[in-house]
Amino acid sequence: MNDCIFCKIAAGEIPGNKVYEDDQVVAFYDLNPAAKVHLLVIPREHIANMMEINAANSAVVAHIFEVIAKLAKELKLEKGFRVVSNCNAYAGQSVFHLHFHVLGGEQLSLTMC
Ligand code: DGP
Repeated sequence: MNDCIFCKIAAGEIPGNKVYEDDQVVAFYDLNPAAKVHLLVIPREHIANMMEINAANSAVVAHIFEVIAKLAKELKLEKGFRVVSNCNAYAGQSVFHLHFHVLGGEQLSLTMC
């Protein structure tokens, strides 16, 4: 999608401090971290949010969770971490490209993300 910031990060058109990428998924550090470790994991395909997950595109969501498990081990988050996806502005979504926040690296409060 032309004017989507996360599509541009996925395509390498703007820097995104990436920690992982493959043909389906990109993970990078959040610009405004809410925890010591705060990653965003996104599909390369433009999906606006969880309301647009369907039978045709849900495989990438399963893959995202495999990537999250791998990154959580690599970043030593085994003690505990949180995955959040805000869906629509009413829930706090500000970037309309599906993304999963991965928060960890410290004791988390219930208000983070
Ligand atoms: P949400 O509010 O759930 O839609 O989360 C969007 C997150 O994206 C927010 O925590 C800040 C982050 N973000 C916005 N623009 C950029 C950017 O250009 N680069 C990076 N790394 N993160 C961004």
